[in-house]
Amino acid sequence: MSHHEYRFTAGPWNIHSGADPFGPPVRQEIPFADKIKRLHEIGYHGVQFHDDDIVEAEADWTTAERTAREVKKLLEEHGLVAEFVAPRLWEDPRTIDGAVTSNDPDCRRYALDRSKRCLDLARVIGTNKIVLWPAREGTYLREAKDAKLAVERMTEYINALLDHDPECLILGEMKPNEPMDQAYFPTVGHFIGLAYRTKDPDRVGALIESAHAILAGLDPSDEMGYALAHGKLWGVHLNDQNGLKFDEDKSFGSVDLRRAFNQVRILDENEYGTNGEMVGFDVKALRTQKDEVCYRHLENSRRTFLRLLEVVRSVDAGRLERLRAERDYEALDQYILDKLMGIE
Ligand code: 3MF
Ligand code: MG
Repeated sequence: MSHHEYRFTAGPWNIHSGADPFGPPVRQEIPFADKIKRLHEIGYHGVQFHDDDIVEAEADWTTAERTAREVKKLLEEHGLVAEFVAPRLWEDPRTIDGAVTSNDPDCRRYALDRSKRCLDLARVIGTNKIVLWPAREGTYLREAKDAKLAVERMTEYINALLDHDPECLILGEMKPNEPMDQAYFPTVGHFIGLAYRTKDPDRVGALIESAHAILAGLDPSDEMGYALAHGKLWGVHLNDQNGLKFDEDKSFGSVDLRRAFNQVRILDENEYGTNGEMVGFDVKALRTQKDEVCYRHLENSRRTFLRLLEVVRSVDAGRLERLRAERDYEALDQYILDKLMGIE
């Protein structure tokens, strides 16, 4: 097994002032430059972006390009890189009924133009990866849109992006619900199926978020295994989730340590990271957290990952194989629990 180093990333939205749908901000807004500096100090290597985390969506291209260069310079000053840029296609009024699957052609055109611009921005900031979280590509009620047409529209949209930048990689980040009642591409399997229908399947892959898999009733490490088998796991959003409710973005491992252990295990066994992939966290600070300790969730998630990595690498592979061969899964179960309790 490889013993390569991991590189960690987070988005600026992971350092936030704590507003939720029921209450206002509870912490100071932190300037972007301070976030970058601090991420570096706590052991992070890269930053994930939405297009409008870099420059406002309505800025003209000259301004956008200049601003993206400045942000890149700021990253470089702290030894950081951009992991990906994601078009934020869920806040503009034109994406109210979906960006790619909207029934309105003008709205679909807006989404495509904005996504092409996002690819251009990604290049300026130094990455060829864009992440698509199809937030509103679904319905609140079945009759509102055509489910078959939605797949065709998504395929055309991705083809247009592949054409726009022949070097880009497109990573789908699937989630089964929220904000929609039902998403058209609820799991990584749905998106990878679609990837093979595009004009260049080798450039269409996935980013798997732990909480999104859990919300679909699936195990994140099995979802990762599926994408890895296709050679398409190009990003992760590690976090945790306590049951089927709103997307909680809890610190990695904070709900189910064994589930986190298995994500680290499958990533490490498959040498995730050796092709430049990074370990992204999509975690939110608890609203109760005070200003001075508002990076704790990011420090904790990284620490838990690295600690679990030690546990994973200390598993006796021979013993595991033997227990598998003997089909003594009760003994295997206890072996893993003892490992997690630090007994073995
Ligand atoms: C929503 C998410 C998103 C994506 C982000 C990058 C706002 O559940 O996980 O966070 O991660 O848009 O694609
Ligand atoms: Mg995410």
